[in-house]
Amino acid sequence: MAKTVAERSSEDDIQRQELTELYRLMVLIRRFEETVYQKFHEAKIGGYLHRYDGQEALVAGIIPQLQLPGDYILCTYRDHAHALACGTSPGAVMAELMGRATGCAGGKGGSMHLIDPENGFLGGDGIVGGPVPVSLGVGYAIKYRGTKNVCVCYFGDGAMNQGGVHEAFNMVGLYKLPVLYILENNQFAMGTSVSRSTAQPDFVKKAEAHGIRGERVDGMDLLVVREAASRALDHIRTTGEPYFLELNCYRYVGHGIGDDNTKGWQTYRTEDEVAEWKLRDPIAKLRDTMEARGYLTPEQAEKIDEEVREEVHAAIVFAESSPEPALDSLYDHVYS
Ligand SMILES: Cc1ncc(C[n+]2csc(CCOP(=O)(O)OP(=O)(O)O)c2C)c(N)n1
Repeated sequence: MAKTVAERSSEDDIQRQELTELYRLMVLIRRFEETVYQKFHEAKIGGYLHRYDGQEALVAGIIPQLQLPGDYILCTYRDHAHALACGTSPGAVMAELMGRATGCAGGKGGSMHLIDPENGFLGGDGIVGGPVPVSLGVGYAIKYRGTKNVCVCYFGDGAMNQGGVHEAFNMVGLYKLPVLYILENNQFAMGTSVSRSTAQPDFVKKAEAHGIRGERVDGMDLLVVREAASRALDHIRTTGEPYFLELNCYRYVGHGIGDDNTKGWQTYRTEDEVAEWKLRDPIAKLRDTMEARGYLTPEQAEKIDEEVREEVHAAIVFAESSPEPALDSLYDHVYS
């Protein structure tokens, strides 16, 4: 039966609200990453950090669809966006980067080890490929408990050449565990492109070789990512079987804070290549789509940007005014 005008307009409202939230999340991630770069260079953040600029659709298109708490998320050291998408407050993420007691890991994890179990976020991992064997355990636990939950495990293209990753894939495929693998194919592992490191660049074939159904998807388009993730999550929740999505995207900035392409000494890619990928920017693309559908005006987009800047500023104020961890808490959480 054809939908009534009222039904169509209420569906439109839901779409508008949902997409506005996802747009806001992507803008928050972008502004957050730009700000931490600046704060690192002001020596307010120590250690190291990896930014997610250009890859925002990979978290905004997937994590908001999860049932949190209940489902679980694992990811790599490039983890600020994942924490923000899980609902960890920007203040708790910023405080963690600044090593403050109010940080989501008590100020002792830093950029690569954000964690927020109450929101299902089991953390970032400094070991390339490290989250994948962990997903085997999480997937096994979900199956053992008999719930319909899912573990979403993010990792990079460089990790696809790690032995432990394939051992874990094999067992997840064999035991049919409810894990959604998200390959963040940003084209590089540090300065090494996929074409220079990988004999078989069709990563979906590699997942299928382990009995895991897979698809390659455009990671620069939020709507495409969202649809693919919805399909994959439905499949996992109904069959209990794993699924693999290769999301093609591009890392706009250097690998980490020490690989600064603004200085012009990156030798592994050209400025033209970066500029070409930026023409497909996921935030601009979503904004254009929303404007074309009448969901967003340029003034509303500007307002969202202002609100997000204020939110990030408030996160800095919160972090900078928070205490450092107490000395006598040094050995807390070493053993559990
Ligand atoms: C087991 C291990 N080997 C090497 C490193 C050093 N390392 C850190 S990041 C990185 C590149 C990983 O690239 P990729 O998996 O594509 O993820 P991306 O950084 O592009 O998100 C390497 C080699 C490490 N952290 N762990």
